Amino acid sequence: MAVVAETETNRYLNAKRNPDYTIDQDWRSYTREEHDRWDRLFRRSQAILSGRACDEFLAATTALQLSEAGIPDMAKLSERLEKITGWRVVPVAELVPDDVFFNHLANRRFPAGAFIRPEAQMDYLQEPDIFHDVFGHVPLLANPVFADFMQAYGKGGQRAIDLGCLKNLARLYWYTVEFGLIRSADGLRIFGAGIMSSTTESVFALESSSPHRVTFDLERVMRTNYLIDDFQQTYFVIDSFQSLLDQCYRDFGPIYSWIGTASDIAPHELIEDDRILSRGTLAYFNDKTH
Ligand code: HBI
Ligand code: FE
Repeated sequence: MAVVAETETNRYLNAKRNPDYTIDQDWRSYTREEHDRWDRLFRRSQAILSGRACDEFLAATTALQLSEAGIPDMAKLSERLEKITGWRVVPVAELVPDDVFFNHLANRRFPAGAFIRPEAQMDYLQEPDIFHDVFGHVPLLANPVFADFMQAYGKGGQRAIDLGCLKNLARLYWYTVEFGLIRSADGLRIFGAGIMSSTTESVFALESSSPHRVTFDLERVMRTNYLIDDFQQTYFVIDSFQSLLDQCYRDFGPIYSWIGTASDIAPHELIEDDRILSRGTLAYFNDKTH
């Protein structure tokens, strides 16, 4: 059976790759089981995210007609998305090289995994599958300000590679696009796709007493390491998408040089300048290391 599970995980690894690493989604090849898995993931997340996801995300999910009607056809989804912010969603088989990824973002193309997670990994998988990418990332690309931020991030990516500071820029992406929280009139809300596409982390990030919650600061985030295989120990909170976008219009050159002289910050560490919204107990983290 293991063989079936393996091949089931990502059958797109055999797909022909274009020079820009995109592939043919071949929407007709999805099986009834795979469409049903999308529907169960979608239903489960929607139930958890009402009252937890930011309003912009919930509104965009409706506007883009994302629903429990099976796995979306990226070409049709792109027609709807392009009319709103000019972004398209392009199918890829797996993580693409950083420079290719940044070039897509700089041209308002979001590379989305075409495979859907296997039954055995419904709750968590490390590689971005179509549910993480399309359900988690795509809706906010319909928000004009966030759409501008994502393109600015892509344009900054090549420069970060040239300056040897990709690590710092990847942290900005990680603590916002993947695991960011945002202030709202009704309290903290989720906008990061890594949280959005995980029902357990959606609750943990907002309600657990374990993690720290700290006001976003660009330099601080760029110095902070992160965990790729577990919940985050610190979540950063932005005031608005506009405030995040405004940060991106600064010249990162001087920031990179200052950061080069400063020490990295561990995922669970707090520093003196932090504007702490809630200091965590780190109980989840400490229990895991016992
Ligand atoms: N490729 N398909 C895909 N999706 C990603 O999210 C992605 C990637 N390549 C590189 C990457 N992310 C990150 O390392 C960049 O933030 C640097
Ligand atoms: Fe992601």
